[in-house]
Amino acid sequence: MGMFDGKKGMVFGIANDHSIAWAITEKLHAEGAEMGFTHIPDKNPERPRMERRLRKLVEPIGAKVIMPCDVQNEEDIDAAFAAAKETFGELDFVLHSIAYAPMDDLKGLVVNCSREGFKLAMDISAYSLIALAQRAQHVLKPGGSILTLTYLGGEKVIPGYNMMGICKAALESTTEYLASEMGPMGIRVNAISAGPLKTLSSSAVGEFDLMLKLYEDFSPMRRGVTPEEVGKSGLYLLSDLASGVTGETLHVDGGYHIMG
Ligand code: 0WD
Repeated sequence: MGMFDGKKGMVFGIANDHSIAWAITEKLHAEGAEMGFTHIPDKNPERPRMERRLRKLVEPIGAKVIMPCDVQNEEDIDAAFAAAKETFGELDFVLHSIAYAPMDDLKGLVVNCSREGFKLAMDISAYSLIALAQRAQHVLKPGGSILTLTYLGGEKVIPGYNMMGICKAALESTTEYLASEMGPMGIRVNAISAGPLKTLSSSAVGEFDLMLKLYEDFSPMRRGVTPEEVGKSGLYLLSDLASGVTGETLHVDGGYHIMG
């Protein structure tokens, strides 16, 4: 018997099999969860790369919903939650594993970033959690749970993480405000602050290899973390094992965040 037998959830943010959302999905599936998934809308419908990539991963695990959703688009989000409601009735969890910043703004100094780039990055990387929670509050059961992904660059200045650090600070604060407002509804909202993992998104962050080396040299565990470890912690926070935990940012980083 699995810990998630009979439980249902929506997962936003699988780009490919390196995505953190996929590592968490694998754990949820192994425990019996039924899930729906969204992907970024494909620009060219004749070559639906994002959809195809997602389908290849999630069809074999019995995905109940697979649809496009740009979190900047209110209608897309409404449609995703409408499909979730129609398919599942009620939900037990929502996973938000989404971030984006325009490359020029991300690579450059914060002091030089553009207003448009900043707005876009904040919209996709931080406001989107509110946008999902806004719909999720009507579909999640009491006892339900929302989880997002953040990085230490939201708490401390990490060279190379630049404007995404500001987005993560906003995301972590959003997690707390949502937790406080949704607690009375019986809904928990938490974040995982993951150590660096090689994914499509992180390849856009400058000095990624240097970051990884720092974890190997200085974290208490003297190594980076694995996607599987982040997956296990995601499973925990979304499960009933964490029924008393909300508004928390759980560091899954080999302890790196405690080092001075
Ligand atoms: O080291 C890392 N990889 C860490 C990542 C360490 C700590 C935290 N994180 C965070 C990221 O900041 C992000 O919030 O984890 C989350 C997931 O990131 P990931 O798994 O590293 O990256 P990826 O596999 O690229 O998934 C992020 C996805 C997008 O992928 P691409 O690469 O195609 O942009 O976010 C989604 C998309 O699937 N995404 C969107 N989804 C809907 N609407 C949008 C959008 N507008 N933009 C991006």
